[in-house]
Amino acid sequence: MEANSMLFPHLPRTLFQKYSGNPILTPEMWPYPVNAVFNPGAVEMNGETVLLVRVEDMRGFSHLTIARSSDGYVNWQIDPQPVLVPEKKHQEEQWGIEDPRIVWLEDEHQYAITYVSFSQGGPVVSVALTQDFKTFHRIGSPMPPEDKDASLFPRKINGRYVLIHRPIIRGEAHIWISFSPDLQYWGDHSVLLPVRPGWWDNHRVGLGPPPIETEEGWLIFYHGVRKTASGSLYRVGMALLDLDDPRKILYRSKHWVLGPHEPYEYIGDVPGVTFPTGVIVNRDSGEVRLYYGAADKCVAVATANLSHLIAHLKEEKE
Ligand code: BMA
Repeated sequence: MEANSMLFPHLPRTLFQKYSGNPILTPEMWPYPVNAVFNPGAVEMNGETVLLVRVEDMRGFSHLTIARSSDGYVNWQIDPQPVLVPEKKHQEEQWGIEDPRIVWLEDEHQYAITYVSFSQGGPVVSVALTQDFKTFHRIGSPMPPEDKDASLFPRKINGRYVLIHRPIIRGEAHIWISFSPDLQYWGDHSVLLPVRPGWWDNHRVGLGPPPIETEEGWLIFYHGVRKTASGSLYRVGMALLDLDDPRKILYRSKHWVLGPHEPYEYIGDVPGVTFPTGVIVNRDSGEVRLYYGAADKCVAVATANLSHLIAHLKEEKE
């Protein structure tokens, strides 16, 4: 038995498999000159995997461009033009738009994209609705700056929309949850998942992709940051939230379940970053495909099995 598995019997090395063809998207593949392509939102549409990729240009500003693939791993068709770019009339987008998360809103029959708008006013979450990823209807910012790493839940819970987000309050970066009757006015704010002093996620935490509904609760992935002498390490943890009251955390992973190790996760603009923002779940096979930005330079994918992830969370608690 390896030393690692003796110390941590519940840490299966195979929980997530990084795809051997990673990175799946790189700046070199782009049809126009760019510095970096990373932190994509993900949805399945017409049998294809659609990634809404954050693209950073050579001014250092970001926009969003679509890449499609029939299996979600290879043969990516990258749009020749961006699909969502900062608009002058939206002052909060002055320095770019970043890190989209996408949910299909069951009640609205529309996709909701939550992305980070960046400007002199600081980072703020913006929400846009779309049916076809061609036209987008911006509905504003649920929260004041400084706020990032947000996603709506795919459906109302007890009659209210629910948002997970990450404001910075008194310099502290915990994950928060808020509620709204109409997607416009938000309240009942509370800390959902705090940083853990001393742990791998002691410095900052932020939601990854949108919450995944399962019979046992809402499964979320989040990034946790630890500062080191040579920069910040961005790793990934999980939690399971109560289906009926997502303010209740049923389980939270002790160990990170994905973290930087491969060269493409260390060689880039920001070394040591794995930053998941998109997830696709195959409900028949249980396959979970987690799409993440690596080293703020390229896009990678890792797969796991949904029931193994939940079993792992439960085992770790005991
Ligand atoms: C976070 C976000 C992400 C980025 C990460 C690592 O604060 O800005 O866009 O990938 O830092 O640099």
